Amino acid sequence: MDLNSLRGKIDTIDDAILALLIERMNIVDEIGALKRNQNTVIYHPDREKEIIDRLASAHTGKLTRNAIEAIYLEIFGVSRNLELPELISYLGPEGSFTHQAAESRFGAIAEYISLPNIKSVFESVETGRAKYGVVPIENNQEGMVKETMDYLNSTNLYIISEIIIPVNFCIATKENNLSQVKRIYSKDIAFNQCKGFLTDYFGQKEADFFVEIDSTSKAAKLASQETNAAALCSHIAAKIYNLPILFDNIQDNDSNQTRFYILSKNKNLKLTAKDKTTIAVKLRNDDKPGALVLLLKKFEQHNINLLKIESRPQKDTNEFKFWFFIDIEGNILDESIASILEAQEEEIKFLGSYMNLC
Ligand code: PRE
Repeated sequence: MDLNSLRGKIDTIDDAILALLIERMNIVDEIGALKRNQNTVIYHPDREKEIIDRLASAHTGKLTRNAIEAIYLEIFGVSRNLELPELISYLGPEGSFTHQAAESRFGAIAEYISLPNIKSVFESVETGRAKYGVVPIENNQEGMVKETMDYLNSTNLYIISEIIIPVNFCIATKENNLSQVKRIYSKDIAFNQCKGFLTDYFGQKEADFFVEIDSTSKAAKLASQETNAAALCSHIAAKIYNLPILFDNIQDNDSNQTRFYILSKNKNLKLTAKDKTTIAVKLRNDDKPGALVLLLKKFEQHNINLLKIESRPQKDTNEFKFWFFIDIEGNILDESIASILEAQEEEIKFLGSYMNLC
């Protein structure tokens, strides 16, 4: 079959896809009206995952699970925007990995605000300026993001979902050929994480070939404005500044992943097949031996698996006291977890129950 007839077939299929999508959106509109009437939450990550899981296991063919997921996340983004336009704040700048994480969950259609620090993301959700906030919580090579743990403890927001994305770097440039590249812009951390590739390809270059600036998104912006320049940056930064990617996944360590939280004023509780609950705990009797053991024993007695425990300083005292940031398996809707959280022996702050993606 020739190109024109094949394209004709695609046009017919596209008409059918779009007609079905419009039909789907009419139903979404009805769901939106119901939710607005009952004043319930719009975003249901568990339902979205259920749809993707069902489709990915029911259909084989040229579409991989990742492809099905990418298409449907955009559809869900459009759906949620139809039900109630959402504003999502994230730790910027535009093109940061947090932006990439936010877009991977909320789709390109949602409205975003880029904020300069973690504190302002928390504030934007607390004041209702943004419906959801996206912040980093952990990098599997560098550990926990202390600021995020501290603001979770000191504010009244909840974690409603986590997002995990691989930290992938690319070389993006307007130039067609590497030999035309006379300088590469990036951030110090990115240069460090791609040392192997940079040495292999640019080992002989002068030191000023690598230009350090304060963000990989700025690097992409500069490379889009200048000739003979390239950026070592994230995919999303290359996409925002329309920069073609010349080399992809050039980081030394392929297992580098970052975990993010989606924050909300509502708890958004729902049982899923694999849940996680995060709590902040201050021990009341921490001057007596075994206070922490007593708490941990409670988890053991209720057969609750402990996933993480980190200690953070209590900042409201001049003593050297601390509180614990704890992840456990299960949901606050489980009776055993609820009973531990209600007990008064410790001061326990519930930070969220959500689907465990780890
Ligand atoms: C829908 C949209 C948003 C939710 O996050 C989950 C699913 C969808 O498009 O399928 C519909 C919907 O609002 C719902 O099922 O609750």
